[in-house]
Amino acid sequence: MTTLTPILTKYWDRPDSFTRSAYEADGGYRALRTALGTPQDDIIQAVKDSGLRGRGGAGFPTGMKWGFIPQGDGKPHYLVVNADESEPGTCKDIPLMMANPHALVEGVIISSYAIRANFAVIYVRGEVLHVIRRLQQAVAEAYEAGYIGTDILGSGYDLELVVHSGAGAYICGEETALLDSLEGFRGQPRLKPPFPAVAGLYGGPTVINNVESIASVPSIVANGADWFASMGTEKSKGFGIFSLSGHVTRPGQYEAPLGITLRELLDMAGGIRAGHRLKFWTPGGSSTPIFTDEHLDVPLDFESVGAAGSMLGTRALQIFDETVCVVRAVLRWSEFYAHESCGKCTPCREGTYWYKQMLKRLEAGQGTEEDLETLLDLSDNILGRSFCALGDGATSPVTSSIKHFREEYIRHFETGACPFDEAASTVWA
Ligand code: L3W
Ligand code: SF4
Repeated sequence: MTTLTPILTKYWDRPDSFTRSAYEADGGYRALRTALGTPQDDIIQAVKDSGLRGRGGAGFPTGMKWGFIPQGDGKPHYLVVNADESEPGTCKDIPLMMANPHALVEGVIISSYAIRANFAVIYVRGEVLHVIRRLQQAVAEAYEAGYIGTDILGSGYDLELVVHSGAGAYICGEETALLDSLEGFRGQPRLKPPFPAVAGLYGGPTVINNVESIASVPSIVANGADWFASMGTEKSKGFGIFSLSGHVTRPGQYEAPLGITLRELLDMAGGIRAGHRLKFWTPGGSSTPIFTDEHLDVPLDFESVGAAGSMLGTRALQIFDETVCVVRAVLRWSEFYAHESCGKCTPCREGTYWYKQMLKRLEAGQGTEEDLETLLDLSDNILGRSFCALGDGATSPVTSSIKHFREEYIRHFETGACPFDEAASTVWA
């Protein structure tokens, strides 16, 4: 039986958990002192050895990404934290920044030092003013203590850290659109390669990492790479925050080793709400193909979830019970993608529009079986043909729901209405 590993979430329930004094009382900023006395390349090596993989969805090895930054190139290097958490169901970075902002700030300083960056940015989605204020307060406290600024703790290392607010566009969570937005342009993805590690912010070598990835770095420096690597599975090491939402008795964030299963998480979360049963769920946000009750025992690590036909993504476990119409849920997600598509490429811009139109018709019971084939054909024309991951992600709920719940789609047009209308109205109101 896997147990929880509260590290980043350890003191979230303390009323003063977000203050520098509370963080320091728990050993905070000691890792920074250790790091500043360690050669930069040794820190990069420790992060590589820990096996930490990006916690923003793709799972790219963090130490390897840092290793791509050219050294001795004479160019300014940058660290950018992607705090534009907007993926439907994803709700780990915002509570982390609210309850434990100093873990992120300490992580930023250590990571910037390691990649030899003297300027770092935390890019936060614009709608969450309370988070922006909380981060600004934490950054100000860190400046006051001499953890940021010039000659940090007498080490000779300088760093400026800025909290930057986005303007509420999902696409700005795509790393290169985020860079365009930071530079003052309309946020649209850039062609890759070059990857940001080679040419990123203002054309300089830039590491872009998710909030949770960077916030995990101080614990690796403090406890060692082996400690981190001792948790999780062979290729998906360490711990992560699993966010359970929807029809679960105790929704919330559960920090556990990668490889835990939904069945185990549900045991900790009190199970599906009383009197109901699991129907479908997302392992990593709406961009990851849905799972059903057949997948309760799939280990939630990158490899196992991939082998079972989905993606670990952001570990945003949205749980739906039998009262939910899967067609309506997929329609809602498709409306989101159609709204958030940046419009740069045709497959995604037009495809997500047509998804929305067709799903509306199907959900209202006015579709035909041929529409299902058209939806699948449309998906084939979006997947792999879109400029960035938003287009690919939009296909996941559509294709996976037709795969697992074709009968439910058929029931809609056979009955000429949504068979869930009465039950669903209490859920979706
Ligand atoms: C240097 C190379 N760097 C890859 C870097 C790259 C990036 C990272 C991962 O999408 C996924 C997406 C969403 N040299 C490199 C290299 N890199 N090869 O590695 O890159 P990539 O392209 O695999 O992924 P991505 O474009 O970053 C992220 C999924 O995550 N997702 C995300 C949801 C959204 C949020 C949010 O709310 N903000 O997290 C959920 O599943 O669908 O597949 O840094 O530069 N040769
Ligand atoms: Fe924009 Fe969608 Fe194309 Fe990405 S896939 S560039 S969001 S239109």
